[in-house]
Amino acid sequence: MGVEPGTKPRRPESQWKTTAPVPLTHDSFLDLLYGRTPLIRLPNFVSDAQADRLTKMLLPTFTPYLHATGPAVKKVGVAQFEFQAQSAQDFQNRKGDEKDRYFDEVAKLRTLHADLGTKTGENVWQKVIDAIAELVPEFDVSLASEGGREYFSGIFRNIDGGTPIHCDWCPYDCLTEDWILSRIECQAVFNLYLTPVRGGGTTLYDVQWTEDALRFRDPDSYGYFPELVKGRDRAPFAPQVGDLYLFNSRNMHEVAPLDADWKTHRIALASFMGVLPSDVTGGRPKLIFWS
Ligand SMILES: O=C(O)CCC(=O)C(=O)O
Ligand SMILES: [Fe+2]
Repeated sequence: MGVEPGTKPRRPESQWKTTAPVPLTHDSFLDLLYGRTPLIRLPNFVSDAQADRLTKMLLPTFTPYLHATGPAVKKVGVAQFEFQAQSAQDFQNRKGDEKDRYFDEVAKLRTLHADLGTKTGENVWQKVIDAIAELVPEFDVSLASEGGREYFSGIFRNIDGGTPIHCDWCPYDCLTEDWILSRIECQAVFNLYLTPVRGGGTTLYDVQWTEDALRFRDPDSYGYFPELVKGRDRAPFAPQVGDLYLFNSRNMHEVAPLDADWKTHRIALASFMGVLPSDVTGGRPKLIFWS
């Protein structure tokens, strides 16, 4: 691990056809999953009023991530990431109870989205899942699950201090245990942005995770050193309230911190998704969701 001075990452040529966000269609969604387009944007996916109702209801209930090596992140819900090995030290110190502890947390959250839907008039998590599921009749669509245990999807995250450059790619990130997530053949994420921000933009880089990227891994966190993305195409975006964005999370990406004098929290509802191929499902390919 570490950066060799003067070396440039060697990667296959870019597959991106554009760096601009495109609308959500069957073809653009497959392009996103398989790396041919960086960003899908659905403006005003929920109203400002709905975003505001949700935010007000959730704000008092945010708690810190149980484990996070970068800048602090708070949440309502649970992230499988909290149970992942993040730093080099984490990779050396696995306890063996991570999956059981994760599924114990999931069990506490079974009715979160239905309850929020009842209280605010709309289950916005379900609305996103439905919008995606109806586009891809060729996939079975469900929550990720294994051995009869379902994963949690739809975490509300408060990321005010930004993130390091990183990617979310379970075939590597989850390989310390036998999570079903490590069997996906592509991974994307949706974020539904709920609060007005200044600063806090997201930038996606035209660099996907390969083993070679590990040469640029920051051993102290889940991040990668900036040399990895130097000179590469980038697709930056500045989310507005109610916007839904999807991107391929195998691509390196980072979130900028909020401007220092900005007082409102940066809150978004997020979930990963990925495709389990037929040789894993034994049937049709399956689009699975988890956070
Ligand atoms: O909050 C964002 O804009 C993106 C956060 C992120 O790293 C992700 O969704 O994978
Ligand atoms: Fe990410």
